[in-house]
Amino acid sequence: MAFTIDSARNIFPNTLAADAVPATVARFNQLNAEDQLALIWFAYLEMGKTLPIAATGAANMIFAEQTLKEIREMNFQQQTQVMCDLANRADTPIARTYATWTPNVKLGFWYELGVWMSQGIVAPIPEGYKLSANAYAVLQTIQGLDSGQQITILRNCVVDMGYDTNKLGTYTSVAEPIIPPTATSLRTKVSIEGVTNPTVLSYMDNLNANDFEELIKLFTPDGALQPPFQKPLVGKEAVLKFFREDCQNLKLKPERGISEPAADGYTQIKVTGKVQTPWFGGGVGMNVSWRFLLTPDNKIFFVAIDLLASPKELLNLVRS
Ligand code: ECH
Ligand code: GLY
Ligand code: GLY
Ligand code: GLY
Repeated sequence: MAFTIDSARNIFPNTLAADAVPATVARFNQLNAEDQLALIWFAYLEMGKTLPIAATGAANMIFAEQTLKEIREMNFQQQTQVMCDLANRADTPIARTYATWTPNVKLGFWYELGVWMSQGIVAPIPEGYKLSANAYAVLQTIQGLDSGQQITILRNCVVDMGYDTNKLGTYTSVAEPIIPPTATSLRTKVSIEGVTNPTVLSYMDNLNANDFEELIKLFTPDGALQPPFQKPLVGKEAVLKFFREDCQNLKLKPERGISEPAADGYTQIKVTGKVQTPWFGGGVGMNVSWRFLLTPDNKIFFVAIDLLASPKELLNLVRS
């Protein structure tokens, strides 16, 4: 067969992803734990003025309830230690538990700690805390980015904390419960300028309806999905697990695209548009592209989702 997952990753190679995101996260990860926590605290206060987190997203905190309760009962020094352990990816019971949580549970946990920090229930960042010069430079970089890139950096910093999952052995991940798909009568249908391919349209509509069982049927058995700044998830089982655990209540708003024949009767389609996360609702529209590679019988062999470098990239639909 002509295509492998590796070669599929290179379709539409001139797609410009927001490389500032992984570059900034890497710089963040070089900072010491105190600087990391203080930097996020300052970024979060600043962003909170214009981009408040929606309560629907925050409801996820209940899956971290036991750990939150434990932390609430600690003294300030112990609480600070727990937060530093998470940032240091230390091997502690809480950092191990944290590692088993899906990204949304991790975000809900920190959301609650943030509320408690502002209420004086959890140890605050020391008054007058002065960031190191490096940490201050990272904060300034973040403040210069668009809101979609800012929230992606925050999310990825939070996802990286806790004990290393690769060292955990086998474990069961702790996720929010799966909600039923949207009723047929309430579903919406996208339309995409330049794209009529039914598989691509169904992909968008099923994801918007949280209908992961129908969505996964669009993939080949060995099909793959590459989330922004990650390696591809390969095979229906891994992709379905990701949809269930990480993709509820997203809002995909594709705008335009281009479809062209590829080798061996395959079709490659690039679509650009916006995505909203339930954490920020319509307050943040992330500029993304979807790069699909479809088999001759119109199944998804590969799809990559990229966070775009700038709004200008929404119009970058030039042929390979
Ligand atoms: C405080 C100080 C101490 C340290 C910490 C603190 C708390 C921080 C908090 C941060 C909260 C951050 C949040 C970020 C949420 C970001 C969400 C994003 C979602 C992006 C989703 C996308 C989806 C794309 C996809 C598409 C597909 O087609 C397939 C699936 C998928 C302050 C206490 C840490 C509270 C809430 C960026 C792009 C389109 C790939 C998923
Ligand atoms: N989006 C899944 C993860 O970052 O683990
Ligand atoms: N995230 C850019 C790419 O893998 O193509
Ligand atoms: N990564 C899915 C979400 O936060 O909305």
